[in-house]
Amino acid sequence: ATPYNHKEIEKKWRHNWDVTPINKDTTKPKYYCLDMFPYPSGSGLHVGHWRGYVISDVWSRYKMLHGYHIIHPMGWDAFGLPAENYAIKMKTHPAISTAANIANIKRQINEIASLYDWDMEVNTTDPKFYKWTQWIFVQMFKKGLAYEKEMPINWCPSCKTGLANEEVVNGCCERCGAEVTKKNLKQWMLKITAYADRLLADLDKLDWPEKVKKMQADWIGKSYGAEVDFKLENSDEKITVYTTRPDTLYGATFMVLAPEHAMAKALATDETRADVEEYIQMAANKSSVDRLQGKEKTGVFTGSYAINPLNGAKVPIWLSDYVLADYGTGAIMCVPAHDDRDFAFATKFNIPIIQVIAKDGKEIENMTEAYTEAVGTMINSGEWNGMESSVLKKEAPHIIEEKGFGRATVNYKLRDWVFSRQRYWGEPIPIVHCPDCGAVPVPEDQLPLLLPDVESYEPTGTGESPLAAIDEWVNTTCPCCGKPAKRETNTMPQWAGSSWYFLRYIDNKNDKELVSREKADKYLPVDMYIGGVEHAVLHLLYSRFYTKFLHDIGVVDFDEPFKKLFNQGMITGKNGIKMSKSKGNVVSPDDLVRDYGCDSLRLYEMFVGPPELDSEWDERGIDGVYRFITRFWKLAVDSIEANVEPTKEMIKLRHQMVHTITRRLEDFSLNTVVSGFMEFNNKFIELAKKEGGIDKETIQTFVTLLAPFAPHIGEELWERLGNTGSVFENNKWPEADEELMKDDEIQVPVQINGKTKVVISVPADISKDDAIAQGKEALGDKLTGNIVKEIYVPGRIINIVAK
Ligand code: ANZ
Ligand code: ZN
Repeated sequence: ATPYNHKEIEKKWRHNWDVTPINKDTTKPKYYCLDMFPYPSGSGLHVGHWRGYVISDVWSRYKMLHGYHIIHPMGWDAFGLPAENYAIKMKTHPAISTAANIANIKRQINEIASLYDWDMEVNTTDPKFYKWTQWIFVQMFKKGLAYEKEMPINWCPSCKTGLANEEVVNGCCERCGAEVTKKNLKQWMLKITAYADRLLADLDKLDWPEKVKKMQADWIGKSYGAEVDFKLENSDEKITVYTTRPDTLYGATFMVLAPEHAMAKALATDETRADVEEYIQMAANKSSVDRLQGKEKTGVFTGSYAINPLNGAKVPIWLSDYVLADYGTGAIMCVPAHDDRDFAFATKFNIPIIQVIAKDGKEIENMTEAYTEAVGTMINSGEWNGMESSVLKKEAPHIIEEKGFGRATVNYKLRDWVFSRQRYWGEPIPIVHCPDCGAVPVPEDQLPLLLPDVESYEPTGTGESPLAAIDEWVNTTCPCCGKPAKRETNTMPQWAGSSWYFLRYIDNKNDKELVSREKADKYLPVDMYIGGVEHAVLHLLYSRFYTKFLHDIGVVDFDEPFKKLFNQGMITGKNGIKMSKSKGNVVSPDDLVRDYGCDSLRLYEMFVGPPELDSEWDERGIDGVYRFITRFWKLAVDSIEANVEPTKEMIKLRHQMVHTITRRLEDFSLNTVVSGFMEFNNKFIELAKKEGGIDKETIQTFVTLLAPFAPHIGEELWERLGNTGSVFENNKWPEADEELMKDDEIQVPVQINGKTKVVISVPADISKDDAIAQGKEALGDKLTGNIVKEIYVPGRIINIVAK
């Protein structure tokens, strides 16, 4: 038989697919399988990038075998810093380096033999694409969802640009890791908070990993509580605090304001003024890392007191940076007995601690830590004594409301999205600033507003983008009144294009609409989205927000973009180290494709480990996969030649294989699918030795199951089995018949010392251990004495020798 020759086979099928493309029948029901599109970086793809693309291609081809027309597009998320930094260094326009990178990565991606339909390609930096990114911004502006605000924003001193909250990870820039500082800037903001409730509630609709849904829910951070007004002592002014634990109001022994709180300075007395001002200054200079992670609590007493509205107690007012200015009201009532941070603060500054919840009815003598659960009986709480804390927690906001010193409130951690970047390589924000008319959007028929060429791409660091230096671009006329006006010079964040690109693929040449409603209804939304977990909050939250907005203005009729989500783990180098050029541990797929073939590399990418987990790349592992492929190939071509009749055993194994492989695929356990192929291959090879080959139908079934993983071999053997066309279009995913899967049962007598006691029914191919175990179980009490020998004559007799 012809030996396996990956070069020949792969070349042949690449050519055939070019000449007669598959997956073109748009009358079939659609299935949209989307990859998170790549940033076209200069270093190309390594085997880690392949993983996600292979997963999505296996899944697409699997769905194709179920009769779907697969929407499987690819494109480029090409605005952003790496291209811009390269431009600064090399003085090449980012568009030029980006185009070169795209060409290279596209070549590499084609090596994967994915079903990508390049007619659908999009590139976020193409004016024909970003016209619509700008158009969406204008629509948001018209609906009041894009607005300008001057405020202290997160500023990355190294990237020299403002950042959204989502881009700050533990106080550091998500991209470069530098400590983020604050800078007061006038910013464009997107009112994502208007969608907070829907973004939270609709998580229920999604077939996404629970982990990701929880991360989004936590980020949105909805909490129920109360605002409580505390009057100042000797004054009519009041300070409002936000609390999720109004049940603990009797235990509030002090109050803390964020140093940025509007009243912070005014609360100082003559004695405290110097210290208060110094503290405010110090807090302003601290980076957010220090503020968040500084273990030691710091603070200053203002000298003023507030009155607890419930019991009239006098509580000292402090300033401390553990209270955030932009959450709740920027002021809190402090209950050291039941909150960890308050406990640490009170202990440090010798403030009284009053316990108001007793876990088992008893007051603790000397508290050594806060009791933070809302479980137990209220004590030291006046008329609330004896109530259950969890019940009171829910009722207190309403009691407070009735008493007139506060109200029930809902709070969100989610903040509006800071949408301006002071960098060059991004979509210009399509706004003109007119002295008379204010901010006016660029008229829609003038979009796209092209990104002009600049001489220097260097960020200025002053809070202005390099565009501000181009006078002839900046100076324009007001679209409203025609008077001289100036263009907005900030650009959009990198997330702008990726928040909606998946809608554009299916109608990427439409210059009248972002996407036609007809195509949107036919092809959208995305059925399966595959990509890394690092986007759990940022990109996935922004895309959901954009989709809801586009739904609300009638562009699409669904309000969640991605029905199902799968996050693949990373492929790492030795010892779990991330693959990167700088670590010198990058494995390039190019050589592996040459030596082993695309099919083997695809199989190994799936075999390397559970797809949702990080897995270490082991160069030798691909040998094992290659060996499997060559052995299966030989089995298949020999069997086709031998053309034997199916035996019962072949049919049984065939159905068991279909059952096993299908179940594992549906569970997305792609690594065990590949090990399943190997196991069944071994069984069939054994059987073929006995029977002179395996019947064609069984071989064809195996070929069909294997085809999504190894499409070239799939097509080649499908053809050698005497079929025409593509296996993906002309065959169906096989179904397992439960009846035929069953092992044959045989009747075996069970003996004690050679005398038959019972007859049991066992699978024909039962192992010795299982046969003896079942035999002994059937004997039960009949078996006495010490067992000296256990005998199983396969298929004939189980004999236990006992004395
Ligand atoms: C009194 C209290 C007693 C609190 C107690 C907790 C436990 P979430 O769930 O995150 O919304 N808080 C309110 N505003 C804050 C701010 N700007 N900076 C820092 N902390 C703030 O938590 C709300 C709780 O966090 C509020 O409830 C408040 O402390 C604090 F036994 O009020 B609590
Ligand atoms: Zn004007």
